[in-house]
Amino acid sequence: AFLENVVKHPHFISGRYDTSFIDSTPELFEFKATKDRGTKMLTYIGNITINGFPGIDKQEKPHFIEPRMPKLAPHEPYKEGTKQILDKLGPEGLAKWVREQRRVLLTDTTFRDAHQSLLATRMRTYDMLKVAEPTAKLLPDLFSLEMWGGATFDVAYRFLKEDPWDRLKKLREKIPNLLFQMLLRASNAVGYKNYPDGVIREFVAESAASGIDVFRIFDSLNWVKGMEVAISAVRDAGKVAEAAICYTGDITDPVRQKYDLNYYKNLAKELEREGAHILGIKDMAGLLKPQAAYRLISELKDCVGIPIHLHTHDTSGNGVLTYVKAIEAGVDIVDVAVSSMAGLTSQPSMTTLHYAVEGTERESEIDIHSAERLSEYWEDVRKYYRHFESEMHAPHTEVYVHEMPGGQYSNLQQQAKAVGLGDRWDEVKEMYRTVNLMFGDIVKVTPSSKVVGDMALFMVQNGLTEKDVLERGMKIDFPDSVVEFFAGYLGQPYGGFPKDLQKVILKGREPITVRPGELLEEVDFNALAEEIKKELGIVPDRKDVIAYALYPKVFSEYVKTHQQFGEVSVIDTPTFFYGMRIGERIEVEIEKGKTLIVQLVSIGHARPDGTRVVYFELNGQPREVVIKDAS
Ligand code: 3PY
Ligand code: ZN
Repeated sequence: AFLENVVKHPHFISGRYDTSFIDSTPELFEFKATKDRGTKMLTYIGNITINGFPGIDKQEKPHFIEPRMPKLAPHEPYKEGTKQILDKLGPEGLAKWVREQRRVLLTDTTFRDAHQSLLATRMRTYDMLKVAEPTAKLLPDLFSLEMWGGATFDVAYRFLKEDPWDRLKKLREKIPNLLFQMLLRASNAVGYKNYPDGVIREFVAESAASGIDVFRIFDSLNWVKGMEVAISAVRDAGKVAEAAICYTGDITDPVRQKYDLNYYKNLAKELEREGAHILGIKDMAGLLKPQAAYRLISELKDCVGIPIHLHTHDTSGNGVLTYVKAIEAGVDIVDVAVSSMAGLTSQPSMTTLHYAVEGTERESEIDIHSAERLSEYWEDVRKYYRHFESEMHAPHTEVYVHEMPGGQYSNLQQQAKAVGLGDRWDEVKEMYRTVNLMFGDIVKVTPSSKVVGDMALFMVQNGLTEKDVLERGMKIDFPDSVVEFFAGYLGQPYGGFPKDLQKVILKGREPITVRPGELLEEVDFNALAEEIKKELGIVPDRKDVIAYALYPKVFSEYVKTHQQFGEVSVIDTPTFFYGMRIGERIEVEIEKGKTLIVQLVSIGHARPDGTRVVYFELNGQPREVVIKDAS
């Protein structure tokens, strides 16, 4: 109907369709279909300048220094890397090659887990893309670059208003020599619940075709059955299935023996039988202490023939020592981040680890000078994101007690603040530990960690103790995530559910014990495509349909924002978060070879209807946009 109104509008009919049309008809301005790219972009910039970016206190754009950029020799070629090895030898050949390396291999997580853990996953494609070619040329001996998956997929659409598939495509173009790695939550894909098998298969196939080489697959309860579909889909795509065990508890603590060495050894053998090319050890909270790492890796090396890839978080400050012990025990690959994006809830620092094993026969093959230059770039870029920094500033050994994953700590803290429990954060952490034990001591990683977090918040908020829950639980409505967990929709925890608690939470509902994927109705992708066309007015490609199948609401919001503001991923990060200063000029390359020069000239007073006119020059021509001032 809107389009109809526009085409019938006298200005449109007379051909006078330019910005003055928009200015004189603000009622139509809300809508998107008619605006050109430049105007859409000015609307975005004007809006951020006036109203600020969600999550950032409104303020004038700070002055940032231009990030230092590592220098490359002109026409410096790409050195062949692990990507070429995979393409030539296939996944089994690659795994064999890994086993034959004397040196420890490194995965760089700067593009994924590092910013997921330090900056609430807010790193934009723009900043990755700028340093993509230098990364590929300066660190050609990396095993892989973790640059996708986990929370990055959702956050890209939800908060950054950019397409994660596009990130993958553009990075692939600039980084042809390194294996691209992603984190896949098995049947939960890159979401927070189990999806039908067809969605998992389709997601994996499309990701593989778009450039992902190594899939680190984990189940949030270490339930191997929940990983079967994902592992087989990755194998079918000819890519590397890195099936991961989530490490929890403490194998060196004689009091806590639910997850002992045998538990991990059995799981490792099971995953190898399932078809894993590489065994991942995913220490998502950073609980693997140095001595435990030595024992665990030594024993696992004896019981599986596939290479072992260790992932930890440096929350306790022990991360590098954990890796040194694991390397002594023969671990094949470890996850690190560029040093200015390392440490604390992120991965241990690449260069720190390099120096820690320097001179040993397992010394890593990185050029320390290059790694330092890359770190300078990220040190400067990180400043753009300071509003998303967590409040943890020093090693935090308490993680050994509450066992919260690196990515969850700041998230749950935010959630606690949002429900008015900001000053009772210590109680929430204590309750997190209590809830874990109430639930039978479970593996805590997305999404099972979210269930524990939701329950902990719920109990503190409502003043409930464990005893209250058991005695009065029949009358209490528990959070949805908790009910779904006890109903078996995240899979089956090791050792089963605590029966008494399950009864009060389910209130007579029968839990399932099979794979949720066997019960969920399959998705009809063609029908979904039709639905998107109808609801959103776009002709979706396969990638869009998959994203819609994973999160319909988030994807729809993204499309609507895109229709209103155009492609905002091309705007530099300070402008994206803070808008512009009066008089400032920026350049925006909207496509290769096509640059817009934008100057903010002035901002008009608020008008009675709450709007302001923002005056720009676009490539030297005056342009105005009308923005609603939300203040
Ligand atoms: C994720 O699932 O996003 C994680 O990083 C879990 O550790
Ligand atoms: Zn992690």
